[in-house]
Amino acid sequence: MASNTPVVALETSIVGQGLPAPHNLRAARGCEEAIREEGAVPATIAVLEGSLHVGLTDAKLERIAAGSMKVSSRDLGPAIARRGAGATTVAATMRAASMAGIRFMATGGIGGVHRGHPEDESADLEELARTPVAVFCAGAKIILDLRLTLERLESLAVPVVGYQTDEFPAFYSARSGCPVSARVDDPVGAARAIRAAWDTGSAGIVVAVPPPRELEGAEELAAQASADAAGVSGAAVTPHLLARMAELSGGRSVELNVELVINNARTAARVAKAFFS
Ligand code: PSU
Ligand code: MN
Repeated sequence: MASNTPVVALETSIVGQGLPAPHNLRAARGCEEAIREEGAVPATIAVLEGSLHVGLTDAKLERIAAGSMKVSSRDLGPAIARRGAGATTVAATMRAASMAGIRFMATGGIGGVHRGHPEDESADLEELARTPVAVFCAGAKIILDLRLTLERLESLAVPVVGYQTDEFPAFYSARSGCPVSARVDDPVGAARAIRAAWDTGSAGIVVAVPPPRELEGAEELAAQASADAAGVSGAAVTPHLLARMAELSGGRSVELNVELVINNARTAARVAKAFFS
């Protein structure tokens, strides 16, 4: 960072809770590799041994995969005090990245407002309102209420920038029917928009990158997964829905999830590179 080398942070809740083994480690290592290939440095974030780690060795990444608590922003303090293994969500990863001076991060999808349960809103949204990190994602999963999620982001004044798209992607699909607040078409354009947003007081920025291909029947699978999640609550909801999507799709959702998170990491690295050059 001292030499202006672009650094891209990566979350680990996708490793600890979001994806089943061995796809979780495949995704995490694939993201790190893609970032390096683009000439940037990956910084995978987690809580281990009583401290916040920004940049993990492969052995530490394996410990997160072997079993870890889900850690969102509010859990950081207690998780550090417990000295256990903690896998950070988008919100907690943004906060850790920002503390270390890192301004770019990648994930699969951001959390949001849950379908039929508008009171269940991910802490990712409030963190985006507060913390100056650009979050590269394939939008948010259609297990969420995308329209309400975008309404909240608008209220929180968080820019939602479409990367080569006018539509907010729905993770398993490039289309959601919901518009983004701005569009950029290449790394230089994205870097300019991000810099100007920060220069004028924005904090978190969502950069929405369409997935490299589509999951067939995603809408029906999501409706079924949501119906099956009745009775699940709190932090367990998102991991439960993701596992159900994987089951119902016979693993097809997992394969696309791995591909798209790597694609997001690569895009984040390209934009970070343009930003620092
Ligand atoms: N969406 C995904 N995969 C994931 C997550 C979301 O497609 O792994 C994880 C991210 O770490 C995100 C978190 O920050 O779930 C949101 O959880 P919650 O809704 O409990 O805030
Ligand atoms: Mn929740």
